[in-house]
Parts: sequence; structure tokens; C-alpha cells
Amino acid sequence: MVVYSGALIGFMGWGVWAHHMFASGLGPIADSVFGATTMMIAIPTGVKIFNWLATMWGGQVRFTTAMLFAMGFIAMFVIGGLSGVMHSSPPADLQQTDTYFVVAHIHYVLFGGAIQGLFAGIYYWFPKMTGRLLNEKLGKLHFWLMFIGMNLAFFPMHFIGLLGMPRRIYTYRPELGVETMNLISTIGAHVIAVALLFFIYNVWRSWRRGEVAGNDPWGGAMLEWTIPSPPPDYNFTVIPEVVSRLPRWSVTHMKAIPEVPPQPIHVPGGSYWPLVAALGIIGMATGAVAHTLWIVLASGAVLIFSIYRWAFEPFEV
Ligand SMILES: [Cu+2]
Repeated sequence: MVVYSGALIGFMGWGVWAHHMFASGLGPIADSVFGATTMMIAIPTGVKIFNWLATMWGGQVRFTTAMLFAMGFIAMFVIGGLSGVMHSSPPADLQQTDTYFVVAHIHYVLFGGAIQGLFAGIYYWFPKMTGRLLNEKLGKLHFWLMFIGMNLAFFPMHFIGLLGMPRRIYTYRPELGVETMNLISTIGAHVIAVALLFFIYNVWRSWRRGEVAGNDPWGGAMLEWTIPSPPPDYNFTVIPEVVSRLPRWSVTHMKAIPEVPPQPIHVPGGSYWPLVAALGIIGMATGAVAHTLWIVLASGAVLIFSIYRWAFEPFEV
């Protein structure tokens, strides 16, 4: 169900975006179609949200920075989803769409949703990528400042928009009564900026002298946690046979992964021919745009030549 929901959201996504553009005069048919899809996309999204909640319900939640970002993502994305469903009614949407209300909505979806999800991923996989853990204290400071900052910045925009302040415009008359709320928004934006400074400092510091991560700092269930951090170029010398959905946890639940001793492996050395091949493609595109046949042909020759050189390059031992 979760996979189907993901696929459905991806597919329906082609048919909801215009709910941000109803004021552009699409006409009643387009408005109705995009309004109906906006209503329907709430169903698979709801499936996903209940799945995430139920996953936590059945688990032992550890409040690491990565987890805090993941949970913050769910909460903020739900708020963005609720204001999103409000767009499915074209007459209501017509009022909201060219105001700060829609700015609030899209930031709860994209900042509260996507950006917090990205940060959850960065905190979770940074030790696998670099071999060192990000500092948790700085990480939590980053999370809370960003979480508070984003709500200060974006929540008042719902009211600012409904009171009539148009989007993409930063000036307004004092009679509109949105001065205090705009000030709160501005303060929130600066809090987000400060939060990001803590993040940048954390990455800079932890990359050089953070806590050494080892293979598996989190007690992860998946195969990437069985190999060193950072992983060798070839990942595994012997492709492991996976017999359960959670291979590293299977010791207690199901059959364990059989331990295969590492074996010698041949890895192709670094080659610059792929880069030359890519330049050939760029040359072909440039020649086509410039309507110059000989550039296309010459670049095509470069492409084919470098693919052959690349393919026949000897292995370095
Ligand atoms: Cu939207």
C-alpha cells in the first residue's frame, strides 16, 4: 500500500500543481480537474502519513537529530497537506492563491516536508559517507532553532494572506493590520539562518574531528551498515545473499546473513575517457543548437572514439 501510494502521489503530482495558479484564468474545466486531483491526492498521502506514524508506534523511538527531523517533517507536512486540501475548492482557492496563504502552504510542504527530510537524511548518512558522526548537541540546536524559526516565519503567512496581502509583494498599507505578523515572519527567517550556521559549523567541525562512526553507529537493519564507513569503492567484494527484509536484524528474527570472508577484488582504475565522452555529447548538442553539421559530426566522432577507448582500457592491478 505504501509503495502504491508513493507511485500514485508521483502520478497525481502531474495534476495538482495548477492549484497554485487558479488566479491565472485557466477556465472552469482545468480548475475542476486540478481541484478534483487535489482532493484525491490526500488519500494516498494519508496512507503514507498513517504508515509513518504506525511505524513509530511499533518501534523504540530514539530521539536522535535525524529522528527529530524525520518527526518534524511529518508534523509540518501534515499542516501543509491540510492547507493543500483547502486548494481543492476553486472558489476558495481563487481567494488564497495570489496571497501569502499559498506561500505559507508551499513552505510547509517544501520546507517542512522536503528540507527537513533532507536534513534527516544528512544526519543519518553523514557517518556512512565520511566515517564520522555529526555532533548531536549542535544537531539538536540546529533542529530546534530551525523548527521554531520555520513556524515563526511561515505560520503567520496563513493569516497575512487571508487578510489580503498579495504574494510576491513586500510593501503593504498599515491599514491592512499585518505589520506585527510580518515582523514575526522576518524574525523567523533570521532564526532559520542562524540554525543553518550551526549546521554548517557542525559539518565543518565533525568532518575533521567528529566522533569516529565505525561500520554501524545506529544499529541499522540494512546492508550499508555491514561495510566500513566510508565504504570502499566496490562496496562488497562478495555480493551478500539477502534472505530477509532486515538483513542485519535477522539474527533474532529470521535467518542471519551468512558471513562471507572478503576476497581479493579487481577494480577498474580511474579513467578520464568518460569525461571526454561527455564533452562529445555537449559538443553534439551545441552543434545542433548552432545548426552546424560538422560540429555535430566531429563531436559524435569524439564520443564514439572515447567510448571505445574507455571500453578497451586495461584493468590496473
Ligand atoms: Cu500545493
